[in-house]
Amino acid sequence: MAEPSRHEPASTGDGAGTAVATPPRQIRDPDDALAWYRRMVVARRFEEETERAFRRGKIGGYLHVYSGQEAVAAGFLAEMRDDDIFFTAYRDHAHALFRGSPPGAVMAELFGKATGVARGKGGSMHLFDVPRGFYGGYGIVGGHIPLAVGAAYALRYQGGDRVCLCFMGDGAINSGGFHEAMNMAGLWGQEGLCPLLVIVENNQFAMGTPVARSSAVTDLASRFAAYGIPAERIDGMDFFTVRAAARRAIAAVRSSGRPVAIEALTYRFAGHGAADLFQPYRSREDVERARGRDPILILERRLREAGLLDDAAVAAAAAEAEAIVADAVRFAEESPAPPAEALHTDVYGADA
Ligand SMILES: Cc1ncc(C[n+]2csc(CCOP(=O)(O)OP(=O)(O)O)c2C)c(N)n1
Repeated sequence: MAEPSRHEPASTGDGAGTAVATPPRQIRDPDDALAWYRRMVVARRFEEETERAFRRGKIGGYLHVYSGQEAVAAGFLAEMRDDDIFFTAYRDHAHALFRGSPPGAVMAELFGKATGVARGKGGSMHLFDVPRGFYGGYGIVGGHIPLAVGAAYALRYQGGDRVCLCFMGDGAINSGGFHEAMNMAGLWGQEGLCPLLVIVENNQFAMGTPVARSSAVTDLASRFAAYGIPAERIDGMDFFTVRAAARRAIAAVRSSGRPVAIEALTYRFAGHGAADLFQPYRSREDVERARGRDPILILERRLREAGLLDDAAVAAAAAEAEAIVADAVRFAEESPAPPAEALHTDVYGADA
């Protein structure tokens, strides 16, 4: 298993070498950095609450939480333009929150309520917020990757310089759709017609299978070379590192219309999903070690060092998160279930 703190060189599609960014010493925009810290604290608190709500029987279907990976989605979404779009898999709550979906509407979706971001029909794995450029939330591993490539092509076909981001897990990289889609992306990119940024969130596991047991080549960034897509591997636990890589990559994709990939090394602190109680595939010590590089604590330390955060501000952020999540739960609890007639809307073949 790759240690999140160890960054071996990753080859790039064009053989141009590796970039493991070091965090900038100066914090360019203190207010913005603080806002992202608070958002990450909200996302962590939100996930803790969803686990509790699942055990209380409030959330049907299944539940996968994002705790430990916050710096990845935060860093990339921070650099997206409002008119850009993105796709991700089923571990999607934080992505929605970071993109600005109201926490109440996200929680209501998990609770299966009509006020949810997908009107209560998607649940935890299928969050959507198209007006905000969030094109889902997919439960089929790798299923969204071809869709994201097609969407990127459509953006350029329609004109303009919008880009599409596609988040995916380390497990998804072994799905057939990944390889077919990356080949198309590489080809369309040669004509400047595929403004796609692929983000592999390498949290070390696909359910209970570590990367080394599912991928013959564990340097996942290197696998994009087969499709002529430049790629790099970064530390996904450091918000500033992620953000700097995101800025560079999004600018390159936007100006060239060619795909770029980034493998962000991260770690999932919780079980794979709500039923993964015993986690026999890893030890408590492994998890504790990884928690030593908690992305929220890393960012907190950086902000403290820069004199932007103190104990009182940390406590205030925690209290604010507590209140936001409590409001979200209340909103979800009090919202109505979808009406019975809604069974026949938003579906194919309703008249059949
Ligand atoms: C096509 C398909 N095969 C199998 C599954 C069962 N499954 C659900 S999650 C998962 C692991 C995916 O791992 P990864 O892509 O690394 O994402 P992570 O859970 O680590 O975020 C699998 C195999 C599925 N949902 N879809």
